[in-house]
Amino acid sequence: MACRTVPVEELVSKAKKEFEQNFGTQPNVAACAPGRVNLIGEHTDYNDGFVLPMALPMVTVIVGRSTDNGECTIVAAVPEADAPRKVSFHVPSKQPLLPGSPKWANYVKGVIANFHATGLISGFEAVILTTVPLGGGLSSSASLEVATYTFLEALTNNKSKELQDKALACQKAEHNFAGVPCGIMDQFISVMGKTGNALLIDCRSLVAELVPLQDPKVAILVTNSNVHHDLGSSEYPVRRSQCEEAARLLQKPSLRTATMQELTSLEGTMDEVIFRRARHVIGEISRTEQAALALRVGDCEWLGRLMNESHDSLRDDYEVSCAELDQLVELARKVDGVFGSRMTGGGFGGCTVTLVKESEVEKVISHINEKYSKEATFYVATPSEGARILKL
Ligand code: GAF
Repeated sequence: MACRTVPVEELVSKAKKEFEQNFGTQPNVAACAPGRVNLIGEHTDYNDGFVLPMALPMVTVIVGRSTDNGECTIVAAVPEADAPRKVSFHVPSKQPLLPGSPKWANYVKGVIANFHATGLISGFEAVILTTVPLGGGLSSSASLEVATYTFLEALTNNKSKELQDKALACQKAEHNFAGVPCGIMDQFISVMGKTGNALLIDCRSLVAELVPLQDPKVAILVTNSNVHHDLGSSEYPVRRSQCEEAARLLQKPSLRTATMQELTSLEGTMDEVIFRRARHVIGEISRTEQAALALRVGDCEWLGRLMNESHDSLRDDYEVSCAELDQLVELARKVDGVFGSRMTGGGFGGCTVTLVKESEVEKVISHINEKYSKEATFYVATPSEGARILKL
């Protein structure tokens, strides 16, 4: 069976109770931001390409209230088992904020440091809870960053004028405080997600188009491999620089403007690994544009084929898959009624995304449960709303 997603209201009540227990008073500000699943367009965002993610119903929630003591005190559900759940640090006007330990607090500190109205933060107390699986490749960190930013907007009564700037500030937090040179996809969809829609995001212009996902007979099944290989953090920057190298050899500002024909003309002269990395990115950008079209015309067979090609390219050319993700994809593809299946997110563990007839979801789940070498977790994903301030 697929997991039930705890509704936002339930998570907020839990957070309110925790707040009372920890701070002896009631919170008066609350915000949330979702995780995401990417349908297609993997490792294209930092190449100025297209991505096609949707926001999930799983969210990170923050409840809290202002103080005027210059201190930020946060209690959180944390991924690091031995990390403290409660941290305190000073507001940035006293002294610049710096990353440190525990690691989870760096996402929050980074956002505070990049908040557009930092000067208005006099201090706060807050509780953070999440239903986004931590480290599962569904953007738990982006949802924490964007929830923090949205919380600060509510706390200071100072909303961002441009939503793109909000996403960029959260991306900068991840670069500078978590040391991950990520693209813009995760923060963007967490800010801008729309109920009932995927978003075709042009990561060069930062303009997005809504792509409706409305066929009730088709489901998006997210399968968590429940493995997390540490390789992800070290290989990501390597892939990024390999793409930059490919663009340099092709004499392009980024791989977005390179064609397959131009790349092929360099086959044999270009380093073989760099060639394959570029082949993935150029192919994936085109697949993503086609996938948006396939969704618009309701052609699930076409979309499924593109998803399968995307996975194979990520496995063979980009080399960011792993045995568990490959196995999950192969198992899903064997079930009648599955249009396509692929890994989603950065790779080296995390989740797969499968496009399947709604009536066949349980069949996919039992087939995987029977054959998968580890234990998987399942979520039926409905395209949900981006970050928002919540009423208490
Ligand atoms: C991670 C990154 F954070 C994103 O920016 C993106 O590059 C993704 O991996 C791969 O598509 O989630």
